[in-house]
Amino acid sequence: MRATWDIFCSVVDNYGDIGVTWRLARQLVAEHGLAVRLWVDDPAAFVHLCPQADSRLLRQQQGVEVCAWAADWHAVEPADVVIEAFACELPAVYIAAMAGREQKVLWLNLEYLSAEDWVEGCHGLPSMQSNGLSKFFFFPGFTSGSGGLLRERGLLTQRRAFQADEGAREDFLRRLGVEPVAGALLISLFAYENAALGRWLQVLAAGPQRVQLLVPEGRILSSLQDWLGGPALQVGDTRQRGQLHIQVLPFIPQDQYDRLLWSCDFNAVRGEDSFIRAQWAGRPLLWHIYEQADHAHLEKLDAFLAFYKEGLSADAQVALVALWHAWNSNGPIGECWTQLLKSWPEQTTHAEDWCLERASQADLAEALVQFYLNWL
Ligand code: TRH
Repeated sequence: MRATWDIFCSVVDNYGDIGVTWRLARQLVAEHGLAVRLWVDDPAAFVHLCPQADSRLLRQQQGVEVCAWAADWHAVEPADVVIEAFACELPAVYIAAMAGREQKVLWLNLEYLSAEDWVEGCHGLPSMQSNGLSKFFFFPGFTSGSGGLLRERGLLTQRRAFQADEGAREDFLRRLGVEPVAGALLISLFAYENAALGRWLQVLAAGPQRVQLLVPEGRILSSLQDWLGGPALQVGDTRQRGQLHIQVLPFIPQDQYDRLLWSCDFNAVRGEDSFIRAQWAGRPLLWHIYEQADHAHLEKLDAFLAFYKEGLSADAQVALVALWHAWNSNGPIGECWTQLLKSWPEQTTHAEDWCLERASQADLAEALVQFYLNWL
């Protein structure tokens, strides 16, 4: 009989929690033949990511049983493997049922992504709970001693075929309502509100090269609006300032968002899931990290940079680090962008090399399944 898995997702804010768990759930079904239920406490956030879904849920979506995790929990039989994503709190009745289940249950807490050194030491460690069950901490990460990164089978092959086919890229962009601007550097922009944006756009507008900036609807629009002025931006709007052509896109389904990242020469991304997807795109990127109390996120940012910049020349490293710091700490991003352009070919080759190296690691879904098999 195939193993059953329950994944619990509590949507804190934004789309990362549901973005990661939805992607993982689909992959466990599609590539490992598992029976997966995804419990989500904010159906509206799920429907935003998966517009064909019924907001009442409790339906199969791409083989995953997506269920509303309601405040008044109705008892269900726990699965063989239970994942609480990002330390969300499971219903007490469900935990009691796990403890009482005849066949033992593997209980995992899937943690947030970090490139910090301590991750390897903590990955896979158990923690004994008061009811006698052990809960294991599962850390995604960038090294072989971590739980790996979400990456679907065949993703890079698909991505490379798409990038090698100029017609496919143009068709995709046209279907999104984007008319490619001849000779322009294509940039996608997904970020939180960011006061540095105006300084970057100023330099892009005055720069030597045409730039086409595609902005999916989201929190960064308010910063864009501040810089542009004028009437409120709507999906489909286009604006031009000097060399800079801007277009607001709708929020698109995850697989289309991948294609957008693959289509662009440079991707500004945020959070966790879009950050990883931009790495699989094999193109230079800029990360707007999710802000945490006491600037803890800046340590996380530097831990990733220390790892990512390896292999770049000294000048290219300095330019990359300066740009990412400026974006995340309201610094002089315009100057930093101009500096980065000086090492552009190197940054481009490096992005692909980085992607290939990371892809030589087991992916997160595979690592989870292996962990379960070893535990049995
Ligand atoms: O939405 P986020 O900011 O999520 C964040 C992070 O996960 C952060 O670590 C967490 O602590 C916080 O939420 C609560 O960014 P992220 O992780 O990139 O998730 C966005 C998802 O939206 C991702 O799955 C990609 C998807 N997406 C689309 O499907 N279509 C789109 O058009 C865009 C722009 C994004």
